[in-house]
Amino acid sequence: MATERTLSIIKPDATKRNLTGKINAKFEEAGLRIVAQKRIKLTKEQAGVFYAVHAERPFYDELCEFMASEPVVVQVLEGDGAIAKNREVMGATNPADAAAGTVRAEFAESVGENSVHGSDAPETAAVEIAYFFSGLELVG
Ligand code: DAT
Ligand code: MG
Repeated sequence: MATERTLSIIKPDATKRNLTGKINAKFEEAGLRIVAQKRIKLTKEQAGVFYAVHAERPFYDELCEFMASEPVVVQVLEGDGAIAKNREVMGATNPADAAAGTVRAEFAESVGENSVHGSDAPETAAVEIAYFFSGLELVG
């Protein structure tokens, strides 16, 4: 499988509960390498641009408020098939449906406050990485 990069976000519910290290350990144990990482606090507007694809969904406003409520850790994960592998480690969007051992099964509080984001395709990964990281921040 090809080496890929994906954009991951450790969300406010998880940073608030000091879970960054535990979540990163799951990524690393799965063979994903954290090649860029920073802790930032998004404005509601910045969260809104990031999640623009969901603008028409009923939960959009709540989602943007939540993403701006506490700092997040944005990161680039790299590895063989990193996009799918990260989605596997994350677990299903709703923690009630997430497989045992996944980040969301272990840590997520609800479908809305579900601890992590991960890109869902190569095209979205490229756009999402460029939203948070400059070329200079991405070591080859
Ligand atoms: P994922 O984060 O698994 O890619 P998604 O892209 O469908 O899921 O949705 C983006 C985020 O929006 C999700 O992580 C949490 C929020 N969300 C999705 N469905 C929701 C719902 N039914 N109620 C509240 N928030 C929801
Ligand atoms: Mg998604």
